[in-house]
Amino acid sequence: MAKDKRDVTEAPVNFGANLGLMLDLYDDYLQDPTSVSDDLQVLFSTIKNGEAQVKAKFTTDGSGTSADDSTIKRVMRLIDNIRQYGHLKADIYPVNAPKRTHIPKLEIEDFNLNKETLKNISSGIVSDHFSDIYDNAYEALKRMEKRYKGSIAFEYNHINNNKERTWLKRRIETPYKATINSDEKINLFKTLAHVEGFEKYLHKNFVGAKRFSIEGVDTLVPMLQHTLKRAAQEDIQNIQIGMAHRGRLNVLTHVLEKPYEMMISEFMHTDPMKFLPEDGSLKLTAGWTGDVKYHLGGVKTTSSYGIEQCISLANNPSHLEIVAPVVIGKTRAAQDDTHHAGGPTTDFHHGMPIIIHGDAAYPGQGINFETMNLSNLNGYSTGGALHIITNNRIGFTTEPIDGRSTTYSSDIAKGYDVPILHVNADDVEATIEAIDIAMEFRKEFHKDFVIDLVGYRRYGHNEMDEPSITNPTLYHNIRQHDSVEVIYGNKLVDEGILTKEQMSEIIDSVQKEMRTAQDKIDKSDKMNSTVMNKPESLQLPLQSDKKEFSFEHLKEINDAMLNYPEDFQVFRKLNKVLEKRREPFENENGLVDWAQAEQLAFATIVQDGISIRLTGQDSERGTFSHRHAVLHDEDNGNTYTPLHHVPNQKATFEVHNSPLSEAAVVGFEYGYNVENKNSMNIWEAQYGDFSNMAQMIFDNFMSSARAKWGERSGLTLFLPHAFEGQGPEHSSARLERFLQLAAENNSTVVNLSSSSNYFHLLRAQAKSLNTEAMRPLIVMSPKSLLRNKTVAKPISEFTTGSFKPIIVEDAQKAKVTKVILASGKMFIDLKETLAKEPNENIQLIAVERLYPFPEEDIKKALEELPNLESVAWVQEEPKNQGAWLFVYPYLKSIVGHQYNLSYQGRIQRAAPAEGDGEIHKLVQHKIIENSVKNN
Ligand SMILES: Cc1ncc(C[n+]2csc(CCOP(=O)(O)OP(=O)(O)O)c2C)c(N)n1
Repeated sequence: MAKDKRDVTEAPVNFGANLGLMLDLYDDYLQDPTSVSDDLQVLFSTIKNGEAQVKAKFTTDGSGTSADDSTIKRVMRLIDNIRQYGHLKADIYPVNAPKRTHIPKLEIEDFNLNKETLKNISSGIVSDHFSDIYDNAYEALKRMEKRYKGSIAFEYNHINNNKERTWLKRRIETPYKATINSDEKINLFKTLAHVEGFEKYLHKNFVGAKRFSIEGVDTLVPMLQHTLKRAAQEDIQNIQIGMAHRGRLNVLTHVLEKPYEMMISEFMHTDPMKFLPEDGSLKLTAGWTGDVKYHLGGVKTTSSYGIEQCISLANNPSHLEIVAPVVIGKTRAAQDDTHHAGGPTTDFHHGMPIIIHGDAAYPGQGINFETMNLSNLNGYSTGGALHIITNNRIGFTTEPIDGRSTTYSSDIAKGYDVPILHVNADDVEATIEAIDIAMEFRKEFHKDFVIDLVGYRRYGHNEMDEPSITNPTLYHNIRQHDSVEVIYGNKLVDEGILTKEQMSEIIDSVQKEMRTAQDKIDKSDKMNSTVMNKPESLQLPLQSDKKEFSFEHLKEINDAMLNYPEDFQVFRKLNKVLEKRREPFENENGLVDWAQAEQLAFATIVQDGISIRLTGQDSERGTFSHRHAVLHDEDNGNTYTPLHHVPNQKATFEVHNSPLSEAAVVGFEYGYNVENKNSMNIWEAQYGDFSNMAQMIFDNFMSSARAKWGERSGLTLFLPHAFEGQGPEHSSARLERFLQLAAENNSTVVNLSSSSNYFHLLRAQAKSLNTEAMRPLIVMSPKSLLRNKTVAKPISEFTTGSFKPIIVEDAQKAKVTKVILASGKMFIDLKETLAKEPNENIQLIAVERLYPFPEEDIKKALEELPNLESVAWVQEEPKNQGAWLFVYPYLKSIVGHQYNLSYQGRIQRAAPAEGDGEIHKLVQHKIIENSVKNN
């Protein structure tokens, strides 16, 4: 279940400050045991006689005399420092450990202590988890040093939640019993041999081919396999992985079990699909223009880890880290049950995200901050993502000194109160323990966890790059360094688990396995077709839903949504506004405005069994205070969501105020809808101009994913757009950008002028979901038009009708000499002007759908006008923006040489709109005045 309230407990007690503090805390404890931390409660509960006993607790003979206060103080400061800063001296670097200076004191001698003194002090002073295990503080300290300065470095002191810190401290300090038996060790070695053998085979047989080798962080694969095993033990059936290029081919073949034959075929440019497992367990989609092999994903259903699990690797564009929110959205979709009335129910045990980051990209790309900010929010949480940084300590040619201002690549996670482990990628068993700790933490606290897997990069950025050009000393050392396969194999030989011969046999057998796979491929079976046509399902524009509704049906819905529980007190002023929503059903002049049209559409959609998820900044109320999808009791603040109470509701409705981000939240909604294609995911921008913060999602996923990867999405965007004197930013949603991205019927782009057309469009979009014809919908949504009477329509336009790509105003056709084409607010301004100053020579047409451009509909409308002389395109945006440059070729081909074609609107401008509201009015007035002139 999603958490209703987040635990924010008091700041943690600084356990190691000094004895005086301990005595004060003991006093507090005597007053109120719960006033001190959990571990102190345990410690103090063992003490019977006051202050003297507190001192005695920390001395070996119990007399309180063998160590004085100053010694105790120094021991405790040392322990505290080891816990907080031990990571700075940990053995986590396989090669080229950084030279750190000004490290806090971490040695016994630094505190003027020695072995003898420490041997006279009880081990309990070092850690309450050690008191029964070690004889004295010296032995316990040695263990602490080994733990905190070993192959795993722990960072958890930044966590504010005392329960989580205490849990981590206990988990770290309780002596860990390695549970890896000999068979498991041999299996681990075999996995590493496959991981490395795969890369070596490709390196030797496909010289210079880009593969972004995993070598240097090879343990990623056994770590992922172990994660899947741990997840299976918790019955987590759906695992969503996101990662960039590095090691991706290895993960595809060894985690998603994509056969070697398929992997090698891709290098040979032969048809890999011939080797797709026939049991249907591996699902790969492909687009018609395709993508490079290290961007491709897949979905594998496997029982390799004990239960049937669905493991998905998300398709990935080149843009580093941008897949992170997409994976989180996909996971949340896998966790949500949306097939019932009300809001969705979320089960964190149903799915889990794993996001694999690059060490340069993780702190460098802001999308990670945005995505981690979603991790604890009701509308977005997945109950904890596992983040693994494949830290090869270089980004292309850039070393950390030039790449980040922080000690570790992982430091950004600290702001999110997330535990961080750094682990040496050469210590395979430590990497497995890191996964154990992460999985146990997730199970306990449903929070994110970061593992910084510290290794190196065996080759250049890709296999064609020579790294010694830019990083000669680093690569000198890397070349001398044994691979983890060799290091771990030798370790098992030393432990007597393997012989040298067995080790070599295993390594050789992988090469044979790969050779056998390649031998199955027919070299001449080259893929050289240049036919790259879009699917038939996209030949037509979005099709309208012809469903009709009775007046009574819509009234029943409307009444239900205005009927609140008896004890719910709607804010009085708002209630008056909402009560107006009865008018269209009670009064023949009553009109359905934009917000009511939307609410009626949503209600009928959830009745049809399609769930709706609407998010955006302040979307519950609506930026323009029009939606009111969540009501607040004015007496007690309780909330009520009318769309949870639709009669015969078959699917859920949810709306969330999003955090103040665009890229991550749009990526999340995109991913959600890709995973649950039956969900109508709508993202609403506060103002449309802010959507460019999510441009990467529009470019790399929304508009192109289907052509590249065969990934279908029906994401809907509401982008408030209109030139209303609010300055250069809050006017334009950059319609031109969406039109430029539009091709091959990959989307629907609209700028509407009628509430009923909005109703029918939303229904059409919902109906298309989960079909081959689904595609994104981009709505230039209104601002002032939300309350405009010309936009609002009578209920008769809702009971029947369908989406209209153009709306042709009434005119006496024979008299018309001029056609004006316009959209959205511009159309309404023109319509209202012509209503005041009628001109029978003018035929006004609203172009509601801009893409696919309704060429045929416009042509037909013009053909009905026998005396037509000219056609004008009128827009509010400057000439270099808006739709003009996009529609011009279409219009030119429609009018040919028969009619005169003209443009009316702002001239070319660098900034979209005027800064001054009064100037805006003058400019707008001029455009309208010029437009409604005859010719
Ligand atoms: C947003 C973005 N900017 C730049 C690049 C170009 N680029 C590709 S890989 C790379 C280095 C990545 O380094 P790191 O994150 O450490 O991953 P590694 O390749 O070392 O595994 C760069 C700069 C990119 N793909 N995406």
